[in-house]
Amino acid sequence: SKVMLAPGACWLSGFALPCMPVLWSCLAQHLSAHPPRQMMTPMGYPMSVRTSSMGDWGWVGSAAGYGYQAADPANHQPWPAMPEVILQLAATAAQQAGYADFVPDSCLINVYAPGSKMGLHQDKDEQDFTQPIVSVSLGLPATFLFGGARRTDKPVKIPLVHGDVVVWGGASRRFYHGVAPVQPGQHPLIGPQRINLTLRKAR
Ligand code: MD3
Ligand code: FE
Repeated sequence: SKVMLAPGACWLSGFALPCMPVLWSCLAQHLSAHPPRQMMTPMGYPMSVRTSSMGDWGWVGSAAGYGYQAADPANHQPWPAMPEVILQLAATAAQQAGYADFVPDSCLINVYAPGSKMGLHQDKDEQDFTQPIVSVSLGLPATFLFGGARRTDKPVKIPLVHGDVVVWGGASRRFYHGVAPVQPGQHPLIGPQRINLTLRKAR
């Protein structure tokens, strides 16, 4: 089903379920070759989420700041290309939300062990805010915190589950958002973790 959460924010529940077996096989293979790592905040603290990337641009956080880089700092190699299943999923989800011809150049993979969370923030590292972001949830459920244009806007709690896709465009593209600590559990396919993909046009 398709639910509008805010102007430009479109929740497609279960949209990724049909491609999940293929998607998970690609992701599991990627994560074993490119293990997710804890990036650092500019304040010098490790983030609780572990991240890896695919595509032309990978998101990297360090004491020097946040941003997109063409090479993996762990091995100085380009990030692997996004598989067709991910490009297809991003394009069809974006189309459902009214964005024709969405071609992401970055796939950030956030891995949440139980207890991991993400504080309220805005996504500001991309060049063109008229491009939407497509997010895909896998594994354990999570409470997504969806705020507004101001940090002080009270966040709405959205229960995201395995297979959910949300397209963030329009005004919502600049809204504050975060993820509450993931509760312990076991997912039959993904195991004891939550994984979120964010598909973006970074450049
Ligand atoms: C709303 N990731 O990687 S995905 C991030 O579940 C990030 O890992 C979260 O926030 C996660 O930056 C949330 C949903 C999401 C992604 C980007 C957004 C929601 C957004 C950008 C603008 C507004
Ligand atoms: Fe974000």
